[in-house]
Parts: sequence; C-alpha cells; structure tokens
Amino acid sequence: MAVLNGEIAEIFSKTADLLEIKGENPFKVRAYRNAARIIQNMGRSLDSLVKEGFDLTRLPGIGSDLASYIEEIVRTGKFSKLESLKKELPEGLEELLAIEGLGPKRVRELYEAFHITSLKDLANIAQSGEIYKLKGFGPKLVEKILKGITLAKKSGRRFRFDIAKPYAEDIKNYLQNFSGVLKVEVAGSYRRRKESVGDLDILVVAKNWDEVSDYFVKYPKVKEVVSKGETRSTVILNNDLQVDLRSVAMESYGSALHYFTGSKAHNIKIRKMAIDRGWKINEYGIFDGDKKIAGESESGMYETMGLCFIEPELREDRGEIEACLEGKLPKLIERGDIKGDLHIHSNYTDGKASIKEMALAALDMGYEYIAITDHSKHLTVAKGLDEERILKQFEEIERLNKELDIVILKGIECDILEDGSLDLPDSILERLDIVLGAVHFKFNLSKSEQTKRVIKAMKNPYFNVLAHPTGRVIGHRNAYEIDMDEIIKAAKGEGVVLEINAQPERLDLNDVLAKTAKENGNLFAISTDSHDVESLNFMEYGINQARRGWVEKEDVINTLSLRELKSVLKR
Ligand code: DGT
Ligand code: CA
Ligand code: CA
Repeated sequence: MAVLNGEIAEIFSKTADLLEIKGENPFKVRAYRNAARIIQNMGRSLDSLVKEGFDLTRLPGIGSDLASYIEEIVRTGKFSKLESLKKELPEGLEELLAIEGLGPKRVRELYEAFHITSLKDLANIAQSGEIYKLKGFGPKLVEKILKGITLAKKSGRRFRFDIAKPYAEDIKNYLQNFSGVLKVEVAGSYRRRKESVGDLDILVVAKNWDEVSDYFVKYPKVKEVVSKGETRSTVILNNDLQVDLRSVAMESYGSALHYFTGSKAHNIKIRKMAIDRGWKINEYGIFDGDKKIAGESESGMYETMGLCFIEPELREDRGEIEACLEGKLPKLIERGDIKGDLHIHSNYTDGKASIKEMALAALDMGYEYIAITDHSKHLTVAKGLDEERILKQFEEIERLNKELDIVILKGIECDILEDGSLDLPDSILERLDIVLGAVHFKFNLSKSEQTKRVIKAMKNPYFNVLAHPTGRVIGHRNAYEIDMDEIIKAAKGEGVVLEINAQPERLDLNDVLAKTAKENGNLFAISTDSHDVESLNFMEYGINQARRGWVEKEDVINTLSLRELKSVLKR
C-alpha cells in the first residue's frame, strides 16, 4: 500500500514539533517543517518515486538526509527518529503548539511544571489560576490561551480540505480498484469544497455490498472500524479522519448523491419545494405518489424540480435556489481561467526558491505572468526588503524578463504600519507594477482603529491589492477585529482589489465575505502567496473558495491578459 505524501508530511511536521519542544537547533526544526510543507503540496507521489528508484535529492528542497528519511518511511511506514522522540516526550504536546501564544518553550515549561499533555489539562490549570505560578504567564496571555483552546476545540474535530484531499482521493482510488464497484463518489462537504470537512461521505454502487464493505474496512490506513452495517459502514483512519461508506442502488444514484452532498440546509429547501408540489423527495428519488419521477441522475433531480443544475460549491442555502429561479445563477470561475499568480515570494525574503525558479515553475503551469511580491522591511523576521534591496531585485527581474517566456511583474507585499501608512515611500511604490498591502502585526487594535488603519492605507494611490484581508488562520487564529463591510466598500471606492489568499490554512477572504464583496461589485485576485515552487499548486484551493463565494471569471484580475491587468493596476 502506498504511503501518501500527506502522511509523510504529517510525520515530518510532528517530528519538527517535538524537536522544537525539546529545544533542538532551530535550523533542524525548520528543515523538517519546510520539508513537510513542500511534500504536502507536491504533485508527484513520493512513494512511487522511491519505488521507481528516482533520486529524491533532485526534487526542490530535498537534501540527502531528508531523501533517506523519506525512503525509510516509504519502505517501513515509520520514521525511527520520530518513534524515539515519542519515547522522550508524550504525544499530545504538539496540539498545544497550535494554540496562539504558546511557543515551544512555553509548552515545554508547562509540561515540566504541571505535566500538561492535552488541551484539557491546559484549560484546567489556566482556569484554576495555577498557571500564574509560571514566570511570564500573565492575565493577557492566559486569556489568549483560553481563547485559543476554544478555537482549537471547535476546529479540532474538523480537517482542512487539503489534509483530507489525499485521503479522499486514495480511498476513492482504492474502491475503484475493486471489481464489484460500479460507481464511487465522495459527497458531503468535501464535494462542496468546504475549507474544512468533518468527515468524508463516500457513496458506492456495488454488485455485492457485503464484499465491498469487507474490502472497505480493510483499507490499510484504517485505525478502527466503527460500524459495519446493511447499507453503511464507518471507519476511522490513522489520522482520526472518519469515513462513511454508503451503498446506493444504481437507480437512485443521483438522488443519493444529491442528498449526501448536502448541505442539509440546501436539501431542506428543495424538500419544501417538492412538498409544495405534493411530491416526496429523499435519497431514493422524487416521488409523485408511488411513482418515482427522478433519481437516477443528479441533474435529473434538479431538472424535475424545475431548477438549473446547481454546482456543489453553491449548495449552502445562501440564495442559490432563488438565483436559479431568477436566472441569476453565476457562471463560476474555473481553474483554467487563471493566467497568472500575483502573490509570490522569493529567496530575497522568506521564500525558498529564486525568482527564476518560481518563474520557470509558473511558466510550466502555463501562466503568462507572475508578480514577485516579497515582504517589506518592517517584517524583519522575513528579511523584508528595504529601498536598496528592492532596486537590486528590480535589476534581476528586468534581466529575467529579457531571458524568459513569462512576464515577471515587480511587486511588493508592503506592511501596513500601525498608523495606516505604508512601510515604503511613494517614490518606490510608484516604480512597482503591483503593490499588495497587508497587516502583519498589531492584530489587537480595536475594531474601529483596525478598520481606520486599513482604509487609510488603501487610500494610498499605489495600493493595489489587500492581501489576506482578515488575517485568520484556520484552526489557529481568528480574524482580527475589523469591519469588513466598511473595508469592502472602501476597497471598491478606492479601486483596490481584494485577495482571496489560496493558502489552505488561510483561504482569506472566506466564502461568505467573498460573496458579500462579489455582490458589492468588488474585484478579486486569487493568489497563492507561494514561498516555494510546490505551493503554486495552492491555486486550486483559492479557486474552490472563490467558487463558494459565487465569484465569476470577470470578477478576478488574474484571469485578464497582461495588458488589461496593467490597466487595472494603474488605479
Ligand atoms: P461536515 O461533514 O460536517 O463537514 O459536513 P457535511 O455536509 O458533509 O455533513 P454530514 O457528513 O453530516 O452529512 C453529509 C450530508 O448528508 C449532508 O451534507 C446532507 C446530508 N444530511 C445529513 N443529515 C441530514 C438531515 O438530517 N437532513 C437532510 N436533508 N440531509 C442530511
Ligand atoms: Ca461529511
Ligand atoms: Ca458523515
């Protein structure tokens, strides 16, 4: 059985966490973390590369140590270094690391002082006040920690889309390989491309359900079989992701797919419409009395209801049924509409690859242009660019533009300072093709101050794109307090484009805000914020989120030709 890239990534990221808590060399920790990140997004299966005898060190970001570790994991399913770390430090500590405000040093202190190994332990000593006995733990930090625990608990039972995806694809593949399986589809929130999924809901049409169910529970990554029933079996995978498999008859495949794709709210609305007509609708079909009038295909279900086909991403009861009836259903943007990526970092700051490497990878993806948007000087941890280094970068970009068959735009991800001014002078900004502005510090301003700060920044005539507009990180950090209705209005007024940041842990704007902005007539940039070559593939997640926000091709500036794009950027 193949080891998934996602599993290898998870092993390295756990190793990084435990090493960090142990207080090991930060470079070593970072190497594991980078490896995890790169591997999570890699297009090719490491398992098959190893089995083909491919030299892994030829892959970007993989040195000889890492290559041998990957080989060990592929061949044994385990990583001995992680196994021995687990003997030194209890598991569970790494979930504490995800809490905002708790770095590895504090996690270690908490473990040494109170033997804390879980969120529950942490909540207990934080609430009892005992935590104040530790140096450096004041009321502000403890409040932040308690907030973090609530957030982690809420999202802890859910899996980010990009984490669930390789498993969903692998299980689908596994089931398709069984000869008695006639059809397989992953339904539920996964099919709706939600940013996180609670579990996977898979439908099969099987010649013999019992055989398929037996085969399903033997899927090698199953940790626990929860139930094995007449029409449904449920398992938990090694990473705690739950998978439901349901048996469906061919003649009700469409109705079952519709029912189990959801959302529940969307289903309920359609069921009401059916009832109003004197019909009945369920996972077996649409019935007029005893007569079945639809159910074989999903499109037939919508057609029978007098509705257009509604894309799964829209099925949230956010007005999609009404929009269809009024002939106003959007034609959603597609991956193939994208002509370039407008938020990319290079090794001038905290990116891992050179400008040329990023550009060549983008060219390989069929892009016509990219923007290099490294950090500005305020972000010292990322080696942010000052005036002098930007000018040096200009020269390199100009040289590459003569050499390569892709256009590199000169850009910056400029820090928005606390008072709403920008981190670089207008004399530099005016020479750039594209200016992204972003909040990277002072997340804790009041709502009105934060709103004022960002609006003031957007008034700068060179400001083009508001990057990751709310600052949220899924499962880790809530959006900062900011009045997004005001921001959306101001952005439109100033000719500022809103980013849909495609990093799977950001997806910022989220679906709901994207829809609000779309209704307001704003423009978007769907951008990967790549720090390495593999992350250029994040575009897919940004497209998912944009589609969930009803966004169409016309709303997105990186679907434009270079000439049209340049005219939008001259605001
Ligand atoms: P999740 O797993 O929390 O990310 O979200 P879903 O949407 O995948 O929800 P899940 O797994 O509980 O159920 C899968 C689908 O089954 C759901 O989207 C709609 C359908 N469904 C489940 N329960 C009900 C129900 O009580 N009524 C109706 N109409 N549909 C339901
Ligand atoms: Ca589900
Ligand atoms: Ca489910």
